[in-house]
This record gives sequence, C-alpha cells and structure tokens, in this order.
Amino acid sequence: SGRQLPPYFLLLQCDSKENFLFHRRSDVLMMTPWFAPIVWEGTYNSEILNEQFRRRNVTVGLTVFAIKKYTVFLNKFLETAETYFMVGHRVNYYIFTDRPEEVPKVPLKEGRNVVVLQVQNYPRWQEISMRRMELINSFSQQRFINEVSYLVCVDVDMRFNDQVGVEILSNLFGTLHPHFYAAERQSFTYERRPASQAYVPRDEGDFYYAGGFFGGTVMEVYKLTKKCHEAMMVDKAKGIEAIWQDESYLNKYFVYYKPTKILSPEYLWDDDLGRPEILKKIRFLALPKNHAAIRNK
Ligand code: U5P
Repeated sequence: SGRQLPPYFLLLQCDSKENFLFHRRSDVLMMTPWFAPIVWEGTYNSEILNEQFRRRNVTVGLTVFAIKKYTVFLNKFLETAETYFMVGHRVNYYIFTDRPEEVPKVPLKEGRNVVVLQVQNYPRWQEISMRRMELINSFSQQRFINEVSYLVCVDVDMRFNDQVGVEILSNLFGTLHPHFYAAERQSFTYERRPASQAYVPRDEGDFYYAGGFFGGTVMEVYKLTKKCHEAMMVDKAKGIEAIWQDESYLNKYFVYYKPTKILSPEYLWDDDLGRPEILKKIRFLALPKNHAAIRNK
C-alpha cells in the first residue's frame, strides 16, 4: 500500500528493456496548448516515423532561393542536405534563382532531384526576401501540387549539420526563432503598427517564429503564402513594409492559423547564440555572412 501503480500500459512498457514509449523531455515544452507537438531531440522515434512515411512513398519538396550573390551558398547547402535532409526519402530541391548557370552540380542520391526555377530579381534584399511568398504560392499551384506531398521552405545561407527528417512533417509547421524561443511575448518582434496587415496586438501571439524555416502540405503552404503575399500587397499600396518583412507576415498568419507542429530551434540555429544545454542537436545552422558585401549585390 502507499505506492501508486502506473496505468496498465505504462506498466507494460516499464517491463520492456527498450522503454520505447518513453520519448519525453522535462526541460522543454513538448506540446502547445492546441496540442501541436514541439519537435526536440529525444521526443520522437525516427524509426517509427521513417517507416510511416516510407510506406506512403512521400516526396518532399525543399524550396530555396538563391538570387544574385546568394548562389554562393548553394554548394554547401545542397551538399549538406544530401547528407542530412530526409535521408532515405524522395526529395525535390526547388532552386529559385536569377542565375541558373551558377547552380552547382552536386552529386545526388537515388530518388533526389534538383529543379532549377528561373525567376527575376529585385533591387532590394527586402523585396527579394518578401517575394518568396508570391513565388512559392504560384509554383505551388502550377507545379508543386503535382510533384510533392510536403513543402519545406528555407533560407539558403545555411548548412545542414545534423538529421532533419520526417519528424518535421505535418499539415502546417513553423520553427521557433532562435533569438526568442525562451523569451516573453512582450519582447517578440511582431509588427506593432496597427496600420500594417502584419500587426499583432500586444496581448496576442503564442511564439515568435523564424521566417527561414516553415512548411506543410502543398495545400497549406499554398494558403499561407497566398495570405502573406496578399497582406504584403495591401501594405505596399499604403507604403508600408512590415518590420521583419516576410517573417512578420508569417508570424501574423500563425497567430490565426496555428501550426499543427512546431520545430524547436535545433532546426534553425545561429552560433552567435552559443550552444545552450537544451540543444541536443544542431540540425540547420546559419552561416556567417557579411551582410554589406552580399545583400543588394
Ligand atoms: N535572398 C537571396 N538574395 C538576396 C537576398 C536574399 O537569394 O540578395 C534570399 C536567400 O534565400 C536568403 C533569404 O536566405 O532570401 C533571406 O534573406 P537573408 O535574411 O538571409 O539575407
């Protein structure tokens, strides 16, 4: 007497040496109040997930923009993606660029393709960054919907540094911004001007998400990019550009259309922030860049 027994199924698992149902962390938030999992190392079983997604023969599209000088990042990006991104699954890399001749030929594993999509450039880096929404949107309808199940939309000035697999996939997912994952709502850098379509009131918003890593099913990404692009165009007509460009519109969207899964900052890290203990893996890492030398060139 005195000692309470765990529920029956937990008891069963305690008997097995593997304890494979016990994927849990007590040092991080693992679930949002709307029951979306937050993906941290140690909270999932990649063997089970890989089997589920392999059975569905899922193809994942990875969209990346390399406009003007940003083509220099493609080689490292693709090489490291071949090592770490969706290993064992079918992948299409969609490379949007104005300089197709500068796309490097990187050796690809079976079931993986590079698709180069030639697009125009814009003089301002802010506009290049924001126009990604419009382009992802129009290509989702024309092309991605026929070729892939999920889209993963990321920045290019990055390297994969550890496994990024099917654990990230869900209808709609965003990534906790590495600067704000431990911050209070009051300090989130949402757009605060009510005149902007990206405006988020002080008493709203759950997390601050990074502009450089989001995704979902093609249909959900289509809806997200459509809303964000339209909001940008309304602002543009009024001479407004949100404080963090596309990231601001993305954050606004996620307040009202909540992600069904959230990625921890393991999936978008910047070593300027050091390497805190709670990060068991650093999967996708910002490369140092000289902003003045590379932007607007
Ligand atoms: N980008 C370009 N060329 C530019 C500026 C931005 O391709 O001249 C794209 C890259 O994919 C980059 C993303 O990762 O927009 C966001 O810009 P940044 O905040 O990384 O500079």
